[in-house]
Amino acid sequence: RRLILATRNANKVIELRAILAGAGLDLELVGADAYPEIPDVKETGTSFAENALLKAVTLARATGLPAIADDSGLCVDVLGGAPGIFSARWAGRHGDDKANLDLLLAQLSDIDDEHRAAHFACAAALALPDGRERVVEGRLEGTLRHEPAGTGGFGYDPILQPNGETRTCAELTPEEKNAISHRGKAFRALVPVVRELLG
Ligand code: ITT
Ligand code: NA
Repeated sequence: RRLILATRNANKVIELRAILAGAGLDLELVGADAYPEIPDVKETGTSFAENALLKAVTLARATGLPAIADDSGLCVDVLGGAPGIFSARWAGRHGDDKANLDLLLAQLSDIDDEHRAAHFACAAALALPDGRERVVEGRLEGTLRHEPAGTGGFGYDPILQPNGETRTCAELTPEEKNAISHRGKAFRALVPVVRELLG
C-alpha cells in the first residue's frame, strides 16, 4: 500500500524517509513529485497545523491515497515568533534558504546572546481519502548564532544551536539531527496514528 509524502521539499523527503524507516510501517512512501499534475498547495492557513492539514488533505483527495505532510519553520522569541509559517519565504522568494538566513541574521544583528532564543516547529499531518485527518506537532528549542556554521541539513540549520548542544543543527549528523529535531518528534508521534488509521 502507498502513502503519499505531500511535500516538494527534497530535504524534507530525505529526513522523512530516514525518520520513518525505523517505524516498521508496511507502506511504500511515494513523493509528491510522482504526481506532477497536482498543482502546488496554497498555504493559506494561519498555523503550522492548518498548513500541514491543507497539504495532506489536498494530496489525499487528488490521489485517492492516504497522505502525510509537514509544515515547519523557525520561530524567534524576540521577533514574536517570526518567521514562523513564513520561514520558507522570509526574504521574498519561496525556498531561497540562503537569502532567508542572511536576512534573519541581519535583523538580529543587534540582539545579544541572552535574547536569541528560538525554536523549530513542525506539524505532521495525516489525511485519508475518506476525509479522516489528524495532526501532531514537535519542537526543537535552541538559540541563534551570530554566524552560520556547518554544512548539513537545510534552511536555518546553520544558525540554530539546540539547547544542551555546542554545535548547530548543520554540524550534527543526519541521525543526530533526526533524533532530537522538531520533524523527528512530530513524525515519530504520527507513526502510531498512521498505524491506528491505516491498520
Ligand atoms: P513543502 O510545503 O512542499 O513541504 P516547503 O519548503 O515550502 O515545502 P514549508 O512551507 O513547511 O515547506 O517551509 C519550511 C521552511 O522552514 C524551510 O524552507 C526552512 O526555511 C524552514 N525549516 C523547516 N524545517 C527546517 C529544518 O529542519 N532545518 C532548518 N530549517 C527548517
Ligand atoms: Na509553510
